[in-house]
Amino acid sequence: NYPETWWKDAVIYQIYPISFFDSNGDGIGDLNGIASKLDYLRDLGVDVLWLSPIYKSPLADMGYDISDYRNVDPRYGTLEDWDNLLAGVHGRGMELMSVFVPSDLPFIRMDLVVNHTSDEHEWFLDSKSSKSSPKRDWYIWRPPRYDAAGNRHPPNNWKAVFQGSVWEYDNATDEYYLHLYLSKQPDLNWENPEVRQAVWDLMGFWIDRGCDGFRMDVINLISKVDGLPDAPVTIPEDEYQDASPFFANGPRAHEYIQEMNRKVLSQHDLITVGETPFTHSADQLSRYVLPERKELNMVFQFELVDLDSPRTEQRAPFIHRPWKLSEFREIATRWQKFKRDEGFWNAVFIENHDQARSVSRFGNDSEEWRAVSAKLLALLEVTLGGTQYVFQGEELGLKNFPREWGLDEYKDVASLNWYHEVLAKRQREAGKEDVDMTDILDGLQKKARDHGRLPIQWDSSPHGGFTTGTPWMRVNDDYPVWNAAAQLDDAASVRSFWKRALRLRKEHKILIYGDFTDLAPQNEEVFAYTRSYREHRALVVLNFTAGKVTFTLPDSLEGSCEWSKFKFMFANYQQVPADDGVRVGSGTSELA
Ligand code: TEU
Ligand code: CA
Repeated sequence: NYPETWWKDAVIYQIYPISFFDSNGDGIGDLNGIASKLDYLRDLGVDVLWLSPIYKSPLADMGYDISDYRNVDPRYGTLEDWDNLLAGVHGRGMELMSVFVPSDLPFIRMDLVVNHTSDEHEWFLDSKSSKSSPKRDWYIWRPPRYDAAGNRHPPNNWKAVFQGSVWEYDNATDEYYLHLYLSKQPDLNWENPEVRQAVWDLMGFWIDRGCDGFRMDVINLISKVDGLPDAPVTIPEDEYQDASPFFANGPRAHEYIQEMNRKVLSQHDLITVGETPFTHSADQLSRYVLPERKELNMVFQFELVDLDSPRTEQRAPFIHRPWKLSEFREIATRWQKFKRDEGFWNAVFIENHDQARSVSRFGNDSEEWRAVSAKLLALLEVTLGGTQYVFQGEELGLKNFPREWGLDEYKDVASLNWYHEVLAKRQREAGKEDVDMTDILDGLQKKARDHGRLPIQWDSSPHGGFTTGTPWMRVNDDYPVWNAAAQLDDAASVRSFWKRALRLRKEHKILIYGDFTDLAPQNEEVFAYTRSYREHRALVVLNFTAGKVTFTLPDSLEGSCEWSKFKFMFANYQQVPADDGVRVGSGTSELA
């Protein structure tokens, strides 16, 4: 009763423009660079491009701080370059239309970042100019609090996502403004209908230009709890406290998104995904997705990729917790089965620009296992139900940069602010400068957002062929051997595997739409499941260990129904050669 649709079948490729390809030698990836790689993407099997922000921005948070929604940052190009890219993208869709997609398949999706703007956006400059500015109420301003001794304090104790208070004091008007992220990212006041109208208008600007959909940044944070009360004190020695329950999925969030749907989304054939951090509750997330709600197509939920985060400590995103396969499986399985009869739809991803590389976190990036491990994760993804996302470089099995690289190779404010906050706290507690930060550096090496943001390694020329100049961020050390050109020439490469895997998914709807059954919930070595759809069944067996394992097929699977032509697919570290560990066949013997 919930039909197959083009946006469910689509393979969506996320581009982080600054690190994709630099066309003019200034060390910064750009729109023309993307346009020059469209054949590479189409060959991989990509249908839709999602561009991380390319709007005008001071790049304090790498473009997630926008100062003009209706323009391209000059470092990335011009609006005309965007139009050319769009033409190139749509053009290739037409050519390959009969192979993959219906003729109306949209291709470019923009990142809509409207919980906050840059503090350099004219709306904010206007809002800040005086208390009587007509745009004062477009942002969230509050007077200071004073203690008994007359000292000035922020209006509440909320801690910002990137550390410190969510409040920034403005001398001129003697008020604070709220920013959940950096002080350079003031939050818009969505309670003001003019703000909402301005957002609908800027969406229309890009839709009119040909944009085919939106990824909506932190869309579950747009409504804050009434009165902005203090958060409970969970870490007494800290000045500011985790307040995510006060700003995530707030009282009017769904009302606003339904209004967006009514006024904008429902007027066009768009593909939409909401980014919904700080929320693991499936019921809560389903409200954004269930078709009867008329909100969004799907959300990015982070329960699976948060698996290796500490369970107890709040807001320690860059600490690594060892995990068990049974935990991974439990989360994946639960989401695969969740409210399918009501039309809930998953977004399948394990990487994006906020995550470290999956082969380094969920696989094994040692020389011996890196390639098979990356293929195992690819096979996992293409055999999970939902819309498939691939993050740039994931198709090459790119890995985290090494522990030897110093702190100065980290460019992300989230990494640096986290490091410096912990450093200051430890120095305060120890009463000396020299404190041990080994664990924090280990955590960053495993989990920092920086790892997914390194330039793409295109070939073995200097800087991996990403730029002829000096790259904005260092290229990973392995580029001379590990790069796209080498992998394109090698049928056994991770890139070649991804191409075949994505085609497999395209050809077999069972992998997108099939019902999911976990075959061995307690197994810590093998993740085995079946998918079933109409008269077809598929079996997937993934060996997550670095050893040989034996998996016995449950008797119940035999003879009960007709199998798809790929009855068995399995990735086994010990039996790689011929077809990279993926077997397509029909005999149980292959599993023994
Ligand atoms: O991210 C939302 C977010 O809060 C997390 O994914 C965040 O990156 C993580 O908790 C840090 O540890 C979105 C964007 O994807 C991210 O790049 C932006 O920095 C953020 O919003 C602010 O716009
Ligand atoms: Ca450039």
